[in-house]
Amino acid sequence: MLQQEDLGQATALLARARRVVILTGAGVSAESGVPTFRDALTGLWQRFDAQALATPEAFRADPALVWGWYEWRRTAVCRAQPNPAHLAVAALEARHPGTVLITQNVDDLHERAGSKAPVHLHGSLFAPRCAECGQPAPTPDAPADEPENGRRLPPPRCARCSGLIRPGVVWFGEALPTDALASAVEAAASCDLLLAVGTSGLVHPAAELPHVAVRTGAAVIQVNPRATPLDEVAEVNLRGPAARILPELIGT
Ligand code: BV8
Ligand code: ZN
Repeated sequence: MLQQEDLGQATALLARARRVVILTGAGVSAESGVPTFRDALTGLWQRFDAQALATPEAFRADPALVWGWYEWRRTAVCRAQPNPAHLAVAALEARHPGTVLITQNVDDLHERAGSKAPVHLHGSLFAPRCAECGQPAPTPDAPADEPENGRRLPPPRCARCSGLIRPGVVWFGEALPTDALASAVEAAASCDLLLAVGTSGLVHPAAELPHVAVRTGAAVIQVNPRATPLDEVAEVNLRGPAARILPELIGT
């Protein structure tokens, strides 16, 4: 249960903050019904580990299985709605100009909630590109006949070089987009408050950002129903679901 004095302390930190950074992970989309990475995969993907499927090796070994997984996830995102946590983040950005939103998520729920320019550290489900020549590929409408348990789906071919189209996400073992990572580190190093919402704090280098913020004198507030490695750097730990806590904290 959320302690009132923690909420009071977090509210005071937010009121005093001049430069705010918000770092979100899959937990912020959980209450929109979008499964997080930690949630067990269901249906066709049940026997797979997300970390093994989200790799260039998996795509090379079985493009239809991996493309099918991403199309299943993209369809789930298209059918989902932003939840009060996404809306509270957008309200905070509007109220605190200069706030930087950094997300590890590959969904577009922050944008659909009104966030203008989230920094996508791990890419997006809505930016497919050619695996060979890098040419951006069109994002087809979510397939209406997507089966509940997903399916294998051969990826489309590039119009320019007929290479395989891949999801526009950062896979394990791949480098993060240089400009996104650079602006995220710069924002974390120059903020005075970092809000870490719904991230397990296990995936690097995104998980370093709260540590960068604390090293340069910022306070960290964490919003997560469970303990994470970020507990050790958080000045305030708000234990609970983001869709309930963020509106209370931000007053939306
Ligand atoms: C790289 C896109 C180098 C794909 C993703 C240093 C130390 C250790 C390991 C490494 C290291 N450096 C690199 C590594 C390897 C690896 C890594 O970090 N491995 C970990 C797992 C040990 N990192 C990489 O490979 C990265 N690349 O470093 O490259 C390099 C450099 C130069 C040249 C070549 C290579 C790339 C990492 C990016 C991987 N791609 N996503 C896709 O989505 O399919 S990561 C993916 O997993 C997500 O994007 C997300 O970031 C991550 C899952 O984390 P969360 O978002 O936190 O979600 P999760 O499900 O884990 O947790 C949900 C949380 O929400 C939980 O805490 C839960 O309690 C909470 N929650 C639940 N409900 C709610 C809630 N919170 C609030 N409200 C609720 N209602
Ligand atoms: Zn191509």
